[in-house]
Amino acid sequence: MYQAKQLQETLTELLGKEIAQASNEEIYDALLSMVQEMAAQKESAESKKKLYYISAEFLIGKLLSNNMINLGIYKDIKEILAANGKNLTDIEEVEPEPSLGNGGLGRLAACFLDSIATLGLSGDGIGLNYHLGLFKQEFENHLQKETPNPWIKEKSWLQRTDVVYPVSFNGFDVKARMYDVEVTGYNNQTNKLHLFDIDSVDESIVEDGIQFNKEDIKKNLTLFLYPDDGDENGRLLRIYQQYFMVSSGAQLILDECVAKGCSLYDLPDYAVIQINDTHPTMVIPELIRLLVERGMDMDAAIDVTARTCAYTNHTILAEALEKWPVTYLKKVVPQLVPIIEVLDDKVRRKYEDESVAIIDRYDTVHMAHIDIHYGFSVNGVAALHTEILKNSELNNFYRIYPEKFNNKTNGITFRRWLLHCNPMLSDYIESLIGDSFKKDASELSKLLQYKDDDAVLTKLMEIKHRNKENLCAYLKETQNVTISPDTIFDIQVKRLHEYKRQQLNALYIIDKYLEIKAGKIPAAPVTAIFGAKAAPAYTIAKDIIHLILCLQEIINNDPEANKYLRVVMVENYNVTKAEKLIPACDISEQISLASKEASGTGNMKFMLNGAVTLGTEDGANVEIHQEVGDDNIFVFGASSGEVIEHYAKGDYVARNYYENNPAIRAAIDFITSDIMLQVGQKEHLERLKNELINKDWFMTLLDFDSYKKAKEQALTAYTDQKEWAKKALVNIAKAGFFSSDRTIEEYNRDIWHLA
Ligand code: 26V
Repeated sequence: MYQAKQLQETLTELLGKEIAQASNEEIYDALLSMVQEMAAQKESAESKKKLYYISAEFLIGKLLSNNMINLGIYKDIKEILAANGKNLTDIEEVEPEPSLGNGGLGRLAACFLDSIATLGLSGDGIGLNYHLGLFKQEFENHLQKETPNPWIKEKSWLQRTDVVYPVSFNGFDVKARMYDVEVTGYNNQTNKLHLFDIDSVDESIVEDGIQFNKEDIKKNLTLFLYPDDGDENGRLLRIYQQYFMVSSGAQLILDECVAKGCSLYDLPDYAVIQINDTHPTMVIPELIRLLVERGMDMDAAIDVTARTCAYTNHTILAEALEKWPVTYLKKVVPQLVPIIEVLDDKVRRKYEDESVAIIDRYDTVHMAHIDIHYGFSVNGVAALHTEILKNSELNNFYRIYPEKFNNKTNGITFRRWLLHCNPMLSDYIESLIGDSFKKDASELSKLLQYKDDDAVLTKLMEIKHRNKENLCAYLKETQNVTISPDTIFDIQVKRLHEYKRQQLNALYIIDKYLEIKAGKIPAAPVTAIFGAKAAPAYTIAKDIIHLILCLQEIINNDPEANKYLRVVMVENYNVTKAEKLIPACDISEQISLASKEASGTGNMKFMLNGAVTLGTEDGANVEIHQEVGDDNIFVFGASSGEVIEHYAKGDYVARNYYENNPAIRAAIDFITSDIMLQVGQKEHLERLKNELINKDWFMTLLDFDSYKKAKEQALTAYTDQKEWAKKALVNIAKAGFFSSDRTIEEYNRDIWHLA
């Protein structure tokens, strides 16, 4: 353990002046160097076999405090700073958040790296170093505007290495340089996140907003995560990015294995590659290509690769399952096309079923099909999701390879999502049950003994209130919105997508507003909080943001209503904001259309911080329900079975609900009412209204009545504070299962088999 005195000396030495005299920026830089040095001194776990987690996204969040917690120096540093008149929270503000992910998939990858290091497993991440990340969201005229999100400063967590690999595209070569970020485990060893980049990338080519020349690959390759794929050049750029990532990754993996004395035929004994969704799928043909280049024959190379790679599916949404035209692959990576053709040919010779082919009759390559045929494991990310994969979405594959399919219910790291983001709660839990829950999350169940302890329940509510006050102050400062901690905080934060149904929440808010205007006062005052980015080309998602921002303006400025109801849309929702929102939440909105949310992980973070879920039986909500029981969750809506049947029969007609349900009709008509049109833009609001009445692909209206009923029950339940506190306590106590340490232990036990 490090001594506080020693830490103070090191910090002062790095600063070259007294702490009290230094600026927050200087202190941040000094702490960064100090933590980097300490992390570098920690060993990496060594075992014969190593895991490589390849992912297009790693949504790692700010690293300073998290690393200090994991290195065991957080409290000492906080005290040293305080003694010198400095506040660690202010210093955290200096750190830019790396914007290397979009949503749950990327955050999951980051939680997994934390758990892999914490459990002492040998495993690194492989991804890309996007300079401008995912776009930054700003609100202008109640609309989302996208701007670049630069996060790399002169001093950052990235460490430039001398490792460079050649990557060949059609007609030109580039060099991939590796940058490393240390991944500190909690009281354990340190692993690495390897991020590849090219030296020639040029941020100055970005023009208006996030526009840039999509054809200038040497300059644009690692600028943005998910560049707009609305045109062919955008789609080609995504293929350039994906191949760049997997080719450098595969070369690194082979180098490391060879250095350990591996004969390439024994690769599966030395490496396992976890393919995070289909973005890294080209690692399969690329590895085959590299093995053949090093002298292996094709069949052996295919066999070795198939025993090394495992695939995780994160969505059943058809539009998110990647398919690339062969013509695109020929344009970017012609060297892979003959290999993919061989893979397809082998499948076609074995199975007549056209639906399992790799290249379909339109000459389109189905990336997931490569993973399933030429990987040894296929896993879903929550029990329900895996069942849907097996029984419907991927049933044709399940019948061929039942042994490959397995479930790994997602998890979250409790270091970031409890210890770091909610120190008051974490300290209080420790005072009740000791600190063993930090390494063994199942220990949280010991809290159940306090279920009827009034003093404990009161204290839990006090902590929640303090966190709500902190959030109020933060939102006042950052967005100049005024909300009261004495209202119920009802929060929905996640990517904006129709299947997640932010529009259902918005329709409820309109309904409530109309009720208040008609003199019906709600059971308790509510603040509805949203946070979400919409993909730049996703028109309806942007219209939904417009709707919410207009509602915010109208309702918050209406003195008749704002005593009972307020709306806040948090700008540029990201990990940092999540860390402030989640500890302050009373009701966790998890209202996706059943069958569509593969797992969700926000639901787990809210539960762990003592929020009660209002949700459908979807994704991991199902398992949360099982853990906490009927009394500690509010469940509503059609079941996944019913939803799947509606799709099969094509018998859901939104217009029937609009015409026959007066509350639904009034709420939808309100979208284009005069008061809305005074604030918002007709084009957006009318389009959204039409979509809801005439299409509503994700069946918003189907669940409106049951959502309203469940929400009213939750709001009424909240008025009995003691009973509510009990629900909160049970949620915290039962969250242990959702630790990513548990998830990673299962991956290792069933898939990776690291020593
Ligand atoms: C990604 C994108 C990115 C660009 C814009 C359009 C678009 C549409 C869909 C997707 C989904 C990619 C897969 C994904 O992020 N899945 C999420 O994975 C989480 C971790 O397993 C899981 O908790 C979420 O339920 C699932 O949606």
